[in-house]
Amino acid sequence: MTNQDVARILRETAQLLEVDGAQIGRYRSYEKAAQQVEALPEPVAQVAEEDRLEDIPGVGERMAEHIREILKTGKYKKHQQLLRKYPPGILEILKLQNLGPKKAALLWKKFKVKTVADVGRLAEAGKLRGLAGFGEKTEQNLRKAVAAFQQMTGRFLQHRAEEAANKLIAHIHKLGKKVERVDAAGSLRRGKETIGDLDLLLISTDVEAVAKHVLGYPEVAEKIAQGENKVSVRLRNGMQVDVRILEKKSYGAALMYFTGSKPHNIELRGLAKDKGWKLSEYTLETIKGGKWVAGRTEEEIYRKLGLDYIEPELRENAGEVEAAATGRLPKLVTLGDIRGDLQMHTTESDGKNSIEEMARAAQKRGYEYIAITDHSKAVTVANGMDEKRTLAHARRIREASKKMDGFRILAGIEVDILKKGQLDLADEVLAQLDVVVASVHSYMNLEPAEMTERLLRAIENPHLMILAHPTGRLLLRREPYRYDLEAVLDACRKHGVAVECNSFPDRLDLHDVDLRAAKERGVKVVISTDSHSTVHLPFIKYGVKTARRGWLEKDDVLNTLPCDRLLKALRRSS
Ligand code: DGT
Ligand code: CA
Ligand code: CA
Ligand code: ZN
Repeated sequence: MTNQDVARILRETAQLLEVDGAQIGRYRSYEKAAQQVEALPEPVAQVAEEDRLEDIPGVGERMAEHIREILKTGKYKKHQQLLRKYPPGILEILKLQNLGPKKAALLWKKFKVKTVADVGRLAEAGKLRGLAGFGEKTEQNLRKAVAAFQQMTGRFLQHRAEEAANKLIAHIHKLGKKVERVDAAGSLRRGKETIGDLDLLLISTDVEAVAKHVLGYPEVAEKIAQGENKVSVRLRNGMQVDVRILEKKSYGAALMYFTGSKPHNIELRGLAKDKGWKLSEYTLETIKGGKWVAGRTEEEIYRKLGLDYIEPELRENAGEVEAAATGRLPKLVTLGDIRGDLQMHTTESDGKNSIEEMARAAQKRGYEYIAITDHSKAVTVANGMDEKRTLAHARRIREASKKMDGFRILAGIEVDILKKGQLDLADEVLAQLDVVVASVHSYMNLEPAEMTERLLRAIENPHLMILAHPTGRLLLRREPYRYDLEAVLDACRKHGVAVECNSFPDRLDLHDVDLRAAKERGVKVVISTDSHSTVHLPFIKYGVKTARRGWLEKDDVLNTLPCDRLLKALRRSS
């Protein structure tokens, strides 16, 4: 049982108890425990083993008992009881945005809804307005939530998919010399924000042994299919994996084919056909006579097709094939280009580590600088700072910075953009900081025109340097704010404000196509992690992948600059 598994059961229990009409204190205690377990930097199983469960904040004697039960049996009795009491679709219904447990309970009582689709049909038919707490607007939002859910179900965040892929790849490598190489292809290789299923490719001549070994992987929950050179399984976390076993001479063709995307492949097949060739998942060969042209590596296939090598992140049929044919592919930014991280939190607001700990972890990564950007006072749940605390914190940051060797800690803030577009701290305080990151954390459902006005007004504040997680979306959970992004990007360009590519795996905000739009408008980008702990710093790689999907080059990204040049490039009010 991973921390994630335990947290999921606790969280579901909290929600089900709320549906069940339990006392607020009761379900909250499960929710709190779920959050704590999720955020634990070590395996909860180990904490239990060492009898330290009750050291976790919010975990008392009884909750510790429940956690032990989950760890031991993989189940929790109360959770199972509640699941039996409500329809099987209840957990999915509870995941719908804007539908809390109270409203879900009402739908169950009134209409006996069993699935998300049932909720969708009722909303569609206008049957929900008029219920306590349901207006026309709720109904409309619910319709959208159902559509979003149906599109998203069965998809996984990139870091979860990557983790699952890496573990399985490590398992496959236990076969030693029988397997020459293993790669994750598909959407994961392209760095897509969410992943439907895993596509693993490997070179081996012993198909049988590999298939057997894969089926023996402890995380496999069931076999879905087995073919001549393929085995498909479902893992215990629900993820499907297609493993394909290939010969060396076809590996490049297969890697290309199964990396996709499908529209990219179709484009390439068209090019091949024009040359009298056929491109398949096994080879590039002549149409007449089936004579072998290429297949061993992707590079040689692209070359034969008259194209420069196209990085996986670009393979979305968004102009990359034409650019590759004419030598105009971008030279994409790389992880190694990143010199510092410009959004992170410490224990001063809602982070888990101190200034020094964040700085040392960042220096270890090879960075030259970071900005510490704790929350401002409007975000009370995150213990946001008022003016006085902000300045005191900035002093501590600068002192800590002096003690570092060859590394600079910049004094920053993640200042809230208030409802009307004002920033949450006084200008004279913002003026004293090195890095001012600003973002929206409240009133997220304003009418688009009002939200646009709000952001435009914020951008006019001469102290704002970086607009953070600009669309506010949370992958698989929350839709982006609705507003006129193009107008906001134009304003950023006009005022020299940079936009963030937030690397946190459930944000990736701005997102690839929006980053490309920013670049086309001449708006600079900062790739940051929004770390709330040192363990989040490596998330930068997902931001870099997203930026690469947005065609960004080193010059488009400000935190590829050395510190002094970065500070000059960030908009200064004086
Ligand atoms: P996902 O799994 O939904 O996140 O997205 P992908 O891109 O990994 O899609 P998947 O797993 O269905 O297929 C992997 C790749 O295999 C896909 O990107 C392109 C290739 N592929 C799959 N089906 C077809 C097809 O019918 N035609 C062509 N040309 N390529 C295909
Ligand atoms: Ca896939
Ligand atoms: Ca697949
Ligand atoms: Zn934030």
